Amino acid sequence: MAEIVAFSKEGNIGLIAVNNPPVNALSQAVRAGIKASIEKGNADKDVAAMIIICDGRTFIAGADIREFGKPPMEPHLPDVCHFIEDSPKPVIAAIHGTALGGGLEIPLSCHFRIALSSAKVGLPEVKLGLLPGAGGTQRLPRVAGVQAALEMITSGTPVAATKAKAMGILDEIVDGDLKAAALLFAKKVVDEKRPIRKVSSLEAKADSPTVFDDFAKSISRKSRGFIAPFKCIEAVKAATELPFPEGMKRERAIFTELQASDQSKAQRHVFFAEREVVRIPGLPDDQPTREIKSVGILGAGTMGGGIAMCFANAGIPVMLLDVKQEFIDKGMAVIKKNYANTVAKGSLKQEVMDKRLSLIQPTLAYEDLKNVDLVIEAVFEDMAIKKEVFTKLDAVCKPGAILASNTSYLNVDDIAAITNRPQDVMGMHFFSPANVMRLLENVRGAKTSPDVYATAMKVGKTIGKVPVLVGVCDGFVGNRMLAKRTRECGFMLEEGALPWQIDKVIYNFGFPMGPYAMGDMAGLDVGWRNRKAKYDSLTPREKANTILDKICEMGRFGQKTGSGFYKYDEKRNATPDPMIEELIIKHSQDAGIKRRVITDQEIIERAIYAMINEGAKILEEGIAARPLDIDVVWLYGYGFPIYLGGPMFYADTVGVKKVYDAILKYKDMVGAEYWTPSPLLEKLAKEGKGFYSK
Ligand code: 3H9
Repeated sequence: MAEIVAFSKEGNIGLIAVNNPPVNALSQAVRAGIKASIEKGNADKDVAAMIIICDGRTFIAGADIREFGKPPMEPHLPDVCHFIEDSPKPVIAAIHGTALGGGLEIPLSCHFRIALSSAKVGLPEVKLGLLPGAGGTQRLPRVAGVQAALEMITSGTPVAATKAKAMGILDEIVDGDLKAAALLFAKKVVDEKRPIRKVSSLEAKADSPTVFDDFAKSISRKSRGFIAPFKCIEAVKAATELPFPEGMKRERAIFTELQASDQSKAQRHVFFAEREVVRIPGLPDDQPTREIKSVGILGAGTMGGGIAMCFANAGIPVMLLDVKQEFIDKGMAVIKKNYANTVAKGSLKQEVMDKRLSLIQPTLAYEDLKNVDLVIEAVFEDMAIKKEVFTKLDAVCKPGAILASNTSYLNVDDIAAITNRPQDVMGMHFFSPANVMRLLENVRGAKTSPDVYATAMKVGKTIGKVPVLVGVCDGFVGNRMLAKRTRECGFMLEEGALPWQIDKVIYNFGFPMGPYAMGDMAGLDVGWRNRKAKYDSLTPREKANTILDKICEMGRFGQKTGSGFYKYDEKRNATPDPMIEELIIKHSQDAGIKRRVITDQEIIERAIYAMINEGAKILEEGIAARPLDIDVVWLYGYGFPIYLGGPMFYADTVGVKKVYDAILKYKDMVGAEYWTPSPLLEKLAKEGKGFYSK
């Protein structure tokens, strides 16, 4: 077996090669290996300089995130970095792939840095709720300037090699054989007797006294609710105010604080959940899948058009079918406009747009779908129409083609049953706007064959989505849980809350917007239609809660009609509407409900715990295989704050027992039919466990 860190010599150059697949993370063995190799090189009189280089697909991708939360093991990374920087013989980092986090902090401690032109470097710790904790916040501003360091560290976005060179992070960019180029570079350093350059001995200067406050203001919207970005600013500021060793101490203190924070724990959970979610329990990693080389999409409306764009963006040809030429023309015009907007913003080249558009072939004929490998139906949400469409698809599509429905709540098994190939039928539920939203709920029917849903998961990844596999039930995972939040918020309106109060609380919790602002944006008629369709299954209290009906009956469908729960100006800015307040108060009176003060805490508990309880039921029923599947649905489809890790992770953070006790309180207050704890939640609470700590 190859050594994790191997030391070898090429002439008078010592080569320190890291080989820790898959991404050369800085585990204890790697840290110790690098330190020992530097020692070796310095002790060897024949070695004049050293190169740190990596095997495999990338340079070091950072600290080993799996070690966080465990007792730290020596040597610590900041010490390894000092050790490198203090080496009396020059050390050169030779970078390929992505040098991230600790994987850039090591090069910043080296005396020289060269990279392949395809490489990228970055400090993405902020995305894990952390800051660079091995000198990144102290060295980067010294080498690249304060403003650039603030941008890189608070965004976590890596920069390409050319830009990194212009910023002063890299000394040289090369193409071809990195090792050969690094050896040549090292030889030059030795031959020219270039003096050792320690980044720590440079100075970090703030361009203006207000730079840090200004920067904090500039990211306040984007980073709302997150702690780490602002702590990063504090650490970079320390680099400009304190001598290097003091700055390092400050960085360490903040790193330790952040590492122990609930936010960082949540963000690390999200990192792994996003990767784990595509592994389907019960299926082997090498599960065979079907090849998807072309796709048919039914319905050129907002949803179908957005889905078509997802495939075209991934280079997969699409047949876009609708029943009338005018629908096709309208749909294609919207797609063109969407692409053109991206071109106008400078994020897409015209020729790429043209190529993508050319991949979308409009058609009116089902016959044109006969050769596609996958069809996704995005027609009107009506079972009769869906059945008609699937009957046609069953007749025309080739054997082995996957037939998927984009339904958001209809029964996929009923749709499958209309065909002669239920094993090839499933749900693929995209979220609007489909070309933007990352979530894809893949719905496995009772008869869907494993290679079919495994294919849908793979396709989801190919088109840049975060696919989650769920089972059949009303609303699947996301909308089923959302329905509980909506219902509970509706009850709170009757009991004393107002839409803007609930929206503010949910927004402050960390969602991009509250339920009423969201309803107004999506169109209240959508929810109203849904309510009417489900009316018979509603409880008497739900039936009697006619606030939405009353608002819609006035023609107030939300933003598109200029008013809904809120009223809107011509720029679609919302203001609370006294008329709605009156309407709600009158509704409570008519219903005989005495209004009372609803605290913000109650709003959070009733809105969020109602979802958690439903999530637990979803787990019990096996609709979602793991709590992480539910978390990913909410993080990527509904804007659940990343720093809380998703509803199930959040339940663990609050404490399942606390959630359970609150549920019992609301059971007494609101009624058992709404607030009976799920047996799973009850069991976890009684055993003092969490969804993730069984
Ligand atoms: C840090 O450096 C702190 C320091 O400042 C201070 C310390 C004192 N650790 O993403 P992929 C796993 S914080 C452990 O699918 P790709 C990943 O879970 C760190 N494991 O591949 C997956 O495992 P599995 C700052 C890691 O090609 C496998 O590797 N660095 C780590 O799409 C493949 O990953 C970062 O935040 C890690 N650091 O993308 C970088 N990284 O196969 C995080 C990955 O079991 N990493 N794994 O599911 C990335 O952004 C991407 O993984 C990368 C490759 C771009 C490197």
